[in-house]
Order: sequence, then C-alpha cells, then structure tokens
Amino acid sequence: PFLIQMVNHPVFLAGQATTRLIDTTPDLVRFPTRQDRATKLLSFLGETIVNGNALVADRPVATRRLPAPTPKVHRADPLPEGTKDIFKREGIKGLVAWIEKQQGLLLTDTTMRDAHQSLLATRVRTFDMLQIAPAYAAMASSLFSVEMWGGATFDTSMRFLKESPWQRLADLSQAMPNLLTQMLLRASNAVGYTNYPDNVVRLFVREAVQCGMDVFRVFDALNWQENMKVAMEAVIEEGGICEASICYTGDLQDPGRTKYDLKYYVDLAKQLEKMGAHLLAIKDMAGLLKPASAVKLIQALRQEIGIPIHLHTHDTAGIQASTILAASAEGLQIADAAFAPMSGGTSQVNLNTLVEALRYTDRASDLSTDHLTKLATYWQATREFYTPFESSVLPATGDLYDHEMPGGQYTNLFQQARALGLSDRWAEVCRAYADVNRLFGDIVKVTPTSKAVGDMALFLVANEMSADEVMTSEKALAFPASVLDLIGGKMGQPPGGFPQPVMQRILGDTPPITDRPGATMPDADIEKARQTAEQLTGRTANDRDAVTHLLYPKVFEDFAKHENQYGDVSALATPNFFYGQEPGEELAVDIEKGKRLIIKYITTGAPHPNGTRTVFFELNGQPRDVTVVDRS
Ligand code: 3PY
Ligand code: ZN
Repeated sequence: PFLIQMVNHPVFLAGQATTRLIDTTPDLVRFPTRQDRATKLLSFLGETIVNGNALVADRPVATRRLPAPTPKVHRADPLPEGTKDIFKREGIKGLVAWIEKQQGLLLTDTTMRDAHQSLLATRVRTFDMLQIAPAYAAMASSLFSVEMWGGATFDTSMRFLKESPWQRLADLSQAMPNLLTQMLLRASNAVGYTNYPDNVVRLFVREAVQCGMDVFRVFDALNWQENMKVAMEAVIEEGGICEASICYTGDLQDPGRTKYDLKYYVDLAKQLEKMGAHLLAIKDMAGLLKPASAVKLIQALRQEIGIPIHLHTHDTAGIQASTILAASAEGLQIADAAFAPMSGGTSQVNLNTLVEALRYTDRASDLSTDHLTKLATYWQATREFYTPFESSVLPATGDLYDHEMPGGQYTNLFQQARALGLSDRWAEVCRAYADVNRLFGDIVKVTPTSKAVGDMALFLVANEMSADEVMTSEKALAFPASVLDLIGGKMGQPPGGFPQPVMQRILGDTPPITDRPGATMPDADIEKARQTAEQLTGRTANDRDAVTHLLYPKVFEDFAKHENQYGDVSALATPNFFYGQEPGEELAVDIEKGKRLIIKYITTGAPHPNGTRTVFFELNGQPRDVTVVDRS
C-alpha cells in the first residue's frame, strides 16, 4: 500500500521523482496503518499454517508450545542500581575505578549471544530475550554486563529470524536500563566475515552506540593489533567502553610451541592498553586455557597492565570452571558465564553454579541464588522452543588441544561434515583442521579465520587429500573462497605473515595484500547505500539501513522483501513464528506499545482450482481471511 501511494503521488506522476522524494514531500511518510500491519501478519501466519516455516522444515519439532514462565517483577518498583547507572553517572574512568574496587568476581551473562550462538545455531529470537529482560534488570543488577549482540547474531537475526538486529539492541537496552549491554565486534570485519572499508566500521560503531551498545569487545581474528585500530578508535570516540581482546590459542605451557608464549600475550596486551583500551579481554574462543596457564597469564597481566581483565572461555573441554576459579584467585576482575540451561559444552561455564562456588569466599558476588534460579528456570523452558536447532552433543576429547576449534564452530563444522556425508569421519576432519592450521603457519583461529581453516579441512577430507599433498601435488585445485581470502591477506596478517610456499601454491599469480586491507580499500559510498536501502524497503532509510546494506547486501535485500510482504514478525511468540497456529488458538500480539491484536485462527479451506487456499481468522473479533498458495 505504501508503494502504491508513492507511485500515485502527483510529484511522481509528473516524472520529477527522485530518491529523496520522501525527504522533500513529508506527506508521503505515512507509516503503514495498523490494518496493513495486521493484514501482513495474518498473511505470515496463513503462509506458515499452510506451508510451514522453511526455517524448521525437516527438523525435530519443538518440545514446547506454552509460554516460558517469567519471574514476577513489580514494574512500579525502582530498579536497583547497576553498572550502567555507574557508567552514566561517573563515565568510563569512574566505571573502571569501580571495577577495580570490587571484592567479588564480576560476571557477564552471555546467554543472549554466545551461548545460543554456540548451542542453538544463533537462533534465539528477540521475543524470548525481551520476555526476560525486565527480570534481569530487577533481579540480576549485580551482573557486570549482558552480552546480547554482535558476533553472528547480527546477520542471523535478519537472515533466518526475519527480525532487525537494531530493534533487538534498542529494545533490550531499554528493557534493562540499569545494565551494561555488551557486544562482540570483529574489528575490521565488523560483524561480518571479511574486512570492510574503514568508514563502514566507523559508521557501524557510531550507530551501535546510538542504539544502546555500551561495551564493545573488539578482537582481530589474527591478533593483529594494526587491524584493531580503526574499530577501537571508533568505540573510544563514540563514547563506548572499549574492551580490546587478546585471542588465546595454543598452550603457553607447551615448551614445543613457542609462537604463542606468555611474552607474546603480555606484549599484545600492553599494546592494546597503549592504544586506549579501557578493559582487556582474554578471548579463549576454543576453551584451551588450562587452569595452570590461566594462573601464569593472569599473574603476568596483573603485573604488566593497569586495566581490568575480563576472561571469556568456552566449556567444550568440560573443565573451564576450574580455569575461571584459578584466574579469579589471581585477581581476575570479570568472567563470562551463561545461565545453567544454556551453559556447558561449546557454550560458556554455568553462571548459577559458578556464583555458588564463589559464595562465602572473598570473591563472592552479590548475585542472589534465588533470583538466578528463577532466571535459569525461564531459560530452561525457553530452550525447548528451539529443539529444531539442537545439535548432537559432541564432548571434546584430548584432541581439542590439537585442533583448537572455537566453541561456536565445533558443532557447526560437524553439521557441515554430516551434510557432506562425512560424519563418521569426524575425527579425520578434526585432524585435517589441525594439519591445515600448521600448513597455514599456526594461526589464531576464530571467526573468520576459523571458517577458512574449517572450509579447507572439509575440502581436504572430501577430496581424500592430506595437507602435505596440497603442497606436493601439481594438480589445479579450486580452493574455497574463504581460503583465498585468508591467504590473500584480506583478513589481515598473522605474526610473521603466511608461509611463502603456501601463498604461492594457493594464490598462484594473484598478488596477496600484505598491509592493512582497510588502508587501501576505498571508502564505501554511504549515501548511495542509503538510497539503495530506501528503494529496497520502500520507506525512508537512514545510516543504520545504509551500514546494514553495506555489510550484508543480499541479506538486507531478502529481509526487506520479507518485511514488505509480512511486516514485522518479531512480535509473534516463537511457537507461532515457527509453526503458525492450531485451529481455535487465540494469540495476543503487541505490534507496538498499547497496540494489541487478538488473532484467532479458525480453519483453512480446501484447495481452490488455482492451487490457493483460504485461511480464516478472527482479528479482534472480526472475521478476516487471507489467500495462500499451497505449495505442498
Ligand atoms: C564470533 O566472532 O562470532 C565469535 O563468537 C568468535 O568467538
Ligand atoms: Zn566465544
């Protein structure tokens, strides 16, 4: 309807329309009426009832339809003071001083980002986060922060869940006004898989701060601090909290592997501190940091740097709580953990039991057992909505310390291997992964470099080739695109560069980039991207749309199409989003504050000769129907 209004507009008919038409002709900015939005939602529900949601097709069915129980929160009560209040009142310096003063170990909850990225293919919807966010604000105000954005959540929210990552950030930040929000930023890769022009990275950070992001965990996938500068500077300039990461790999106690030793990490940390980092993250994405190594690392860092340290690890090995406890005993200030039902395995350590392990010690936190249990109960039930995305449990064996696969990749690569018919050869894939890492010169493996190593490992196993044979054979090989990007320098440089013969073999005559990719990439045309976004969405587009389009052009386009057709589907409860409605089922959908639709599904008619079916609803008590093509 909006597009039709625009085409019929007198200016448009007179042939004077430009893409700025909406800016200069304000009467065109008519937001879709409630009626349009209702019709679009009914179309989505009708489509899902008749044809199902492709996202869950051929997957196990969710074990729950009933809403997850949320703890009672008295919304009228004032919220307890949290870290965001301190940040707002006292600024970054004040916040850092406050962190330094804390006796207890501070904790970040990762349930809304890394935990579901690692356990449930990043499929947890905004709806389920928003249901529990007010309870976080009321009951978990002693958390240091809530990691709820960035990493893979940015593209998956649009690509699969058909919802806006920006709306998620704005809504959650508003629902937890006393708690710091936290995100994972892949430095020059932003929230994507390859380096972007500097102006795209800067614009992304600016928009994120304006949308409610507080703590930016910035990492480079090769630990190349040169490539972290732009992102770190942008965070600092925009007033965000800059938590710069050292990515941990290898084993700093292994005398046979000297590339990543204690000195390497301490030097890197010092450089990041010099570059203005407010906090230092130890990003142990594969869960390789052993307790004894953590003791050494924390002792050294506490001596050599003056900023608080935040430890992130994955519990793939099942023993990472001991690493956190060992680090805590050495004065670690902050650690990441996830609510019990979303913890363990490739996710983070169990927040609920970690808090209890520290109770009655000098590192005890102020978090309450009872409150944390209530929040865990919510996540227990909520996880049942996502049965379709559960992956088989894949406990780590000792070779974890050989292949060093990040938690987020471990189950994912297994699924990819299975799709290629290689599930019984998983141990071989793991071995190939380790061999590829050595072939590439022993690099840090985390998004996006981990993807390149994983793609290459699958490529080798599928082609019955060893890493050594890649170098000895003369056969022309079609290497995966991610491998060409990595070895071609598009993801940056590892310490000492890539081995020359490997570059020669993989790139052939194509010269690699050896300096910072952003240094030579031309700035992106933001205004042009904004105009394209405007055409794709059929509404006024802003810098947020422009940067989203620049990061993910195709994903943006498909999402815009979905929105044009079905409107904002994020307000539907998860069972209805995945499975539509049962006959007679009534739903209340809050399409915005104070605007509630009551949708009752009545029945679906027999197929018409043209292959469509009519789906009958009641909308706020009035009969309504939609026509859907039956694709079965
Ligand atoms: C990401 O980049 O998404 C990660 O979680 C890396 O650990
Ligand atoms: Zn992680």
